[in-house]
Amino acid sequence: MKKALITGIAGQDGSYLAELLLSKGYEVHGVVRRIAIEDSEHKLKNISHLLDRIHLHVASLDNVLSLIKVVRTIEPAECYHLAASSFVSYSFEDEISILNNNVNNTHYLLAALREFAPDCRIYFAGSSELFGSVVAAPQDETTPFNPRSIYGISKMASYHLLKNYREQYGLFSCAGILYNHESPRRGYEFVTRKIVSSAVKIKLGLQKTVALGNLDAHRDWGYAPDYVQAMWLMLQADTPDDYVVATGETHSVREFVELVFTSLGLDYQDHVQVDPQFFRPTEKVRLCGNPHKIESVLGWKRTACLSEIIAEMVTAELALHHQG
Ligand code: GDR
Repeated sequence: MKKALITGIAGQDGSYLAELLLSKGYEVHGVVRRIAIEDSEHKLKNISHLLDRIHLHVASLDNVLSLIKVVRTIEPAECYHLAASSFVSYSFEDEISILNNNVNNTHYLLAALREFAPDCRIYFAGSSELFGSVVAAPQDETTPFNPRSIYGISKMASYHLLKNYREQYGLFSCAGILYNHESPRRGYEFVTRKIVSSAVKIKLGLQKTVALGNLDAHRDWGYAPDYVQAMWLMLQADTPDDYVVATGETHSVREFVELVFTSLGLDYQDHVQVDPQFFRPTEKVRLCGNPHKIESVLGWKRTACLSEIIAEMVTAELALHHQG
């Protein structure tokens, strides 16, 4: 039985990835913080249905000794490094901890794997934020990195650490340059979940308005379960490489809002307010990725389009309210 280690297993992607790997017969291990065990109702809610089938290890990614212990105990064949402070907006407010955590955690994990599980294949969650203020769209693997947020800078430094470990030490390590990917398990701070949860509350008469930032920002939104499939495919390839994972389509936040509100029989213009506090500095780019390489080399294919993702998110949000 192949063993896989997932950091960030309780997040949106970690939970879908754990499901995928279990369905393929893997022994699945995850690293979580002590606080997640203590507050499991909230912090482990995405994986509550998997708890009797996965192995959780309490460790802190900023403590290299605790990471070494986990790596030596498991000796994973594959490691998916998804854990990171991932909300881009916070990175404008909390530069030092986001930069330190994201870069150091990646470094410690790579160092532990190199020393104690050198044959382990490693996936690293890169991001379209690596591209930052590019002018051309769509972006692909040849587009130069030019991050415009501390989060993006932390991902770029981590990416170069990964590449360095691949080139210097021969580790089988891959980076997925993932564009936004959504699902009913998306955190409430991200714009898609914020829009869906607010629109549902408005529909149910629980609130009247929602305040958003830049409605003209463009994103390439995909379906999270498709993106974890891409992660797995990267580690099954003959050689390690980096891949853009995206849909090739871009939509504005306004279009997303309109689709959600219309699906609930509402007119968004009656309910959406624009609040400058949610605007971000330097956001002029149309983020749109070209998935040609992963489609042609690894045979990856997305299964859901934006309207299907929205329909699933809205249905799940309504169900949460009906459950109580
Ligand atoms: P993003 O996701 O920063 O692209 O990063 P987010 O959903 O936060 O923002 C998407 C776009 O919506 C605009 N926006 C708002 N965003 C939020 N959160 N709240 C608002 O009220 C609002 N109004 C408008 C934003 O300006 C932005 O343009 C996500 C994360 O998952 C990263 O970790 C990941 O690396 C990238 O996607 C790919």
